[in-house]
Amino acid sequence: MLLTDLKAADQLLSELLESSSVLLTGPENPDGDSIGACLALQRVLARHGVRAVVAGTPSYRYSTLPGADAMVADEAVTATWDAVVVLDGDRHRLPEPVSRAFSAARLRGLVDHHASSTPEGYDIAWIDSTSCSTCSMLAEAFDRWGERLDPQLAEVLYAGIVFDTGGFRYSNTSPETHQMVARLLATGFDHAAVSASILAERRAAGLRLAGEVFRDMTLHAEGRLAIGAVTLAQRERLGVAQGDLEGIVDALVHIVGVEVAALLIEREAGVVKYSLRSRGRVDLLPLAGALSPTGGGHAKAAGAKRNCSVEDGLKAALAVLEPAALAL
Ligand SMILES: [Mn+2]
Repeated sequence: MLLTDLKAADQLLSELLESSSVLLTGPENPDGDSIGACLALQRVLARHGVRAVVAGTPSYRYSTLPGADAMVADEAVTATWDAVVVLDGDRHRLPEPVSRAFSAARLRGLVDHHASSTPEGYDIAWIDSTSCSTCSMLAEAFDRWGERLDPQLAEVLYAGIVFDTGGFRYSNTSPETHQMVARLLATGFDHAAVSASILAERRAAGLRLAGEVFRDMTLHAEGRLAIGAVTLAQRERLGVAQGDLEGIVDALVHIVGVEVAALLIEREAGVVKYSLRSRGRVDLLPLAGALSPTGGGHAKAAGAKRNCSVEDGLKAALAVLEPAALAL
C-alpha cells in the first residue's frame, strides 16, 4: 500500500511539531473514522511534546475510546489556534465555532480519503482517495515515521478502520487492510468490545427509531431506490441521540433489489441532511452534488445538506435519485 502523497504527510507532521497550538477536528457530527483519526494524531503529537486539542462531542458509540473523554465540545472551541487540521471531512462541513477557528489559523491542514475532497483552501492537504479510511492513512504514516503502536493508539486507529469498512465487509477492504489490522490487534486491546460498540450496539430509542423508519420507508424506481426519513418531532418523541442514526441507511440499501438508498434527517427546522448509500452501480458523488453544492463523500457513501422542509427534501431526493436508479 502506497501513500499517494508522502510529501504532504511529512510536511504536515513537521509543521505540526513546530506549531504553538493545534486543534484537530472532524466535520459536524463526527463518525468513527474522524474521531479515531483525531485521537490517533493527538496521541502521536503528544509523544513529541505537542499538546493538541480534539474538537467535537463523541456519540455514545465512541465515548469509551481512549482520549474521547478529553474532547472539547464545538461550542467551547475558541477562535485562536496556530494550526487547525481537518480529519476525514472537508472544511465546508465544519461546525460554526470550529469553522471560525479554521479560517483564522496560520496553518490549515487536511487529512482525508474522501473522493470529493480537493486541496483548495488548505496550506497542506494530504488526500488519499485510495485509502479505506483516514485512520489507515495515519497508520501507514505512523509506521514510516517510526511511531510505535501501543494498545491505545491501536484502538483508536482500529475504531476508524472498522467503522469505514463496515467491519471489513465493504469493497474498500483490501489484503493490506487486514495486514494492518492484524498488527493493531497484536497490541492486545479489546477489539470485540470496540466493534460491538461501533457497529452493533444501539440504544433502545435508536432501535425504535429504526423500526419506524423501516415501517415508513418508500420504494421507487422499480424497487431499486429506497427512501426513509427521520423528522425532528420523531427524534424528540423517541429521545434519539446522534449515534442512533448510524447504520439505518445501510440497512435500507441492503433491501433485496435496492441499489440506492437515502435517509433524510431533519437536523433542525428547515435543515435536512441526506445520508446516501449505493451498492456500486450508481456513483453518488454527482448526485450528492446535485442535492447541494457542498454535498460529497465517496462513490458508495455520500451526504448532502439542504435548507428545506422534510417534504421538499423528499421531493428533491426523488427528483435527483430516481432517474439514476431507473437508468440502471
Ligand atoms: Mn472516513
